[in-house]
Amino acid sequence: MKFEKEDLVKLYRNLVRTRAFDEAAVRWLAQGKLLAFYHPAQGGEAPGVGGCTFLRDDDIVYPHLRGHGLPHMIGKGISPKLYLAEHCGKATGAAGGMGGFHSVFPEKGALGAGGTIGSCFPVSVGWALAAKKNGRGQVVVCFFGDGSANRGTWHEAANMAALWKLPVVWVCENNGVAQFVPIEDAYPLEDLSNLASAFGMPAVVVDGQDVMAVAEAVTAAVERAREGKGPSFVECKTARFGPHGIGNPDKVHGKDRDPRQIEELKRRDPVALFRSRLLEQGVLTEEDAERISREAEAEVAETEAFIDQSPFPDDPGMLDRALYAE
Ligand SMILES: Cc1ncc(C[n+]2csc(CCOP(=O)(O)OP(=O)(O)O)c2C)c(N)n1
Repeated sequence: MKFEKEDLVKLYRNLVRTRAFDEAAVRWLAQGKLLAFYHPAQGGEAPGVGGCTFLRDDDIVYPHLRGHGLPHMIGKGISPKLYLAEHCGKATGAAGGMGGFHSVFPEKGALGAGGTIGSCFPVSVGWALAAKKNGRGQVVVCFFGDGSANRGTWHEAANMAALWKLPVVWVCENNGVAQFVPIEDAYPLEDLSNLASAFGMPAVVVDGQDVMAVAEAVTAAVERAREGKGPSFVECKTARFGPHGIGNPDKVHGKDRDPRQIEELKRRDPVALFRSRLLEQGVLTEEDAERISREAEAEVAETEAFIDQSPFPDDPGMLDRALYAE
């Protein structure tokens, strides 16, 4: 796929919107507006945004937990209003306030997600098998972290996907740490993309801070899957600027992460990097970039007002109806 100017602007806009909504989610959690907990995406937005922005509406996405899927949902064109109202437990949310952050938008290929990391693999294989059988050319894109890749479920799912040439793309968001465990303590090789070779799947390693590199790699893998050539693996080397979850200490092995290392990571901020690139290439002017930021902030403010004005669910029969079919 050749990316036109409007594609690049869309990619940038989705990146900026993701950052703005992620910052808002952190604020809303502190205010008690967002329910339960939050695992910010800041620093790691590019794999989800780059991997989802150019998918078809009916392609299926299994989001990674960073930003509770915000990068993926925004990339997929799902309304942050419905997504975040759901996350705030409001009746106007996509699942009437019952789904929390695992909300479902079948018309946009978001069929849900699980809180158990590594459950994404067998579930995605099931979706990909259904996609292959229905013959509509849908592709499943499954996003997961380096920690998730260490679940045994990977091996069973990867084998079946490769054996049956299922239309699935595995996108690893490798930020080098799984909660408190650094990757060096969990995997013996440098690149997790090696996990693909045992199953004969093609794999690439890309700069996960470069949203364009991610978009190109995932698009190529999706096209291959759509042509019936089976699964592939895209490893994105990315970053996590903050702690694993809000309220968690930002530690590795009981020691604070080195602030110098975090500063180093922030020097490769995916939003700033893409902004500079688009300015340099003349795709955007400073005014365009400022306007996109202002529009994202306005969308956040409008979403917040929508959530504030929305009621909590007040329908005692709702749970039964959601759980059981007639
Ligand atoms: C099976 C299972 N074990 C542990 C957890 C708790 N947990 C949630 S996220 C996480 C770390 C995941 O690391 P990674 O996959 O690398 O993603 P990252 O958070 O780094 O983006 C852990 C241990 C869980 N949800 N499921």
